Amino acid sequence: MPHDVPAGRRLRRLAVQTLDGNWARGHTVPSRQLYPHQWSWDAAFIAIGLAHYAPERAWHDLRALFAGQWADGRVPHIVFDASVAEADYFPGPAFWRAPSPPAMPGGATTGLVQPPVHAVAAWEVYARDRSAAALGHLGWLYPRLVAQQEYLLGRRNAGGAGLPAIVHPWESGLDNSPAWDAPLTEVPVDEDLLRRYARQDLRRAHAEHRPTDVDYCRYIHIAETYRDSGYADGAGDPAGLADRHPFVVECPNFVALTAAAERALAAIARVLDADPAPHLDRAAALTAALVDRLYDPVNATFHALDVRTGKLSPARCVNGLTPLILPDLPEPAVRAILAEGASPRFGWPTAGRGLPLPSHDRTAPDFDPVRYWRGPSWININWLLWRGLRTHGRHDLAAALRAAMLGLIDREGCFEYYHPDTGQGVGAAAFSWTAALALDLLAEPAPVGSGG
Ligand code: 2M8
Repeated sequence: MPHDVPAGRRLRRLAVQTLDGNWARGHTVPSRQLYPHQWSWDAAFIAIGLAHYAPERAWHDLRALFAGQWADGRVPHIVFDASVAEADYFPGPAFWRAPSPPAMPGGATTGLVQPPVHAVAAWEVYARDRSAAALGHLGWLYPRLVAQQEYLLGRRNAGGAGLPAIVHPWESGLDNSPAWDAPLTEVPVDEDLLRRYARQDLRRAHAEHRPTDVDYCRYIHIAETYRDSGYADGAGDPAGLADRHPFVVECPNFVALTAAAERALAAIARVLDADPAPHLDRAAALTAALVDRLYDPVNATFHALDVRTGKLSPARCVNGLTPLILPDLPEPAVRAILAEGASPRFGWPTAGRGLPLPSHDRTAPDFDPVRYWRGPSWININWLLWRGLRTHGRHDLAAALRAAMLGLIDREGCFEYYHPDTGQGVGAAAFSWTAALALDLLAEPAPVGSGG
């Protein structure tokens, strides 16, 4: 088992080798095989791992990402590496035609965002690196992290209740989750798009592991619509977004991470002699609105909300469980998540038995153990659940989940995701956030509470 010292050392070596191998000209790529640029929430998870052995690189990675921040505060979901050929990833810079970020003249990014895990990451890195230089990095990041939150809470407040909405499934990070199936039914499928644009992912990965062509046509259509609107969200009129744009959704995982970011910002503000109170107020308001809008007391779980129709998605996905990371989640919702996790739909591992939780309800007819985000187990999501279990005092379940994750990574290697029944590694090998979070799991558990 990996918590044996020799196995722990072996796993640590593998994780370090993986991260070092994915270091590319000033930032870490998620995987050399599939994702040759810098991704937003990947960078946050990667920094949390780098903090354990190369904190200066962790800060560097975060700062490289925030160099791509737009003037309106949005942190793009991909910052493109100019030395990578356009043909190596689709959709690349030529598709997005996004304005260059002010701090990166000539640089290219997408116009989408991803879950804001960066404040939690910055706080976690600082918890392990209290040097004067670290304080400088934290001071550099703080106003940028605040601007990121203001963008999400302002211009993305499409539902009017103060929750950030996502405008593309890619913004969720759980890209192909069944949580988006209901909102996607209204999005047109123009197969001509696949004649105009060549999918690059299918050249590097098995088609049965990736989204279908139908889903891909919808993704491109939504991205084109957003691009052609000039990436205009709701400047002055966030509510109008739902009338203009074909996909506007509130995701419980995205919202919970936005609230966790405010808590981490409060901790950072205290260190920097800034005022933590507005962050704590925003965190509390986000948690209250999350429960009010996305928690279904009948199904006793959180669901995604289609802002255009006002309907909750019927799918029971793992993004319904990650609000557990919030310390102020009301007790009935905590109990409901623990019960959902224990049900045959998911199944917490127990001491020495079981695997990390799948990304979708195992009992659903559309559960697919190998297609990405429609069943496989992901380490970043299970790492969030592990933190949530500790936050709510379920140290027994947390320890079993930690052992299940480390055992799996030790046996299979640092894969992008894992078959939820056999544990077989699937997707890209040598995947950065799996390696990074393995390092975090291997270390002594960090104090819970302040950062997330
Ligand atoms: C996956 O998403 C990208 C698009 O952003 C893709 O499929 O090409 C997702 O798993 C996402 O969560 C992740 O950040 C990204 C890079 O690891 O890959």
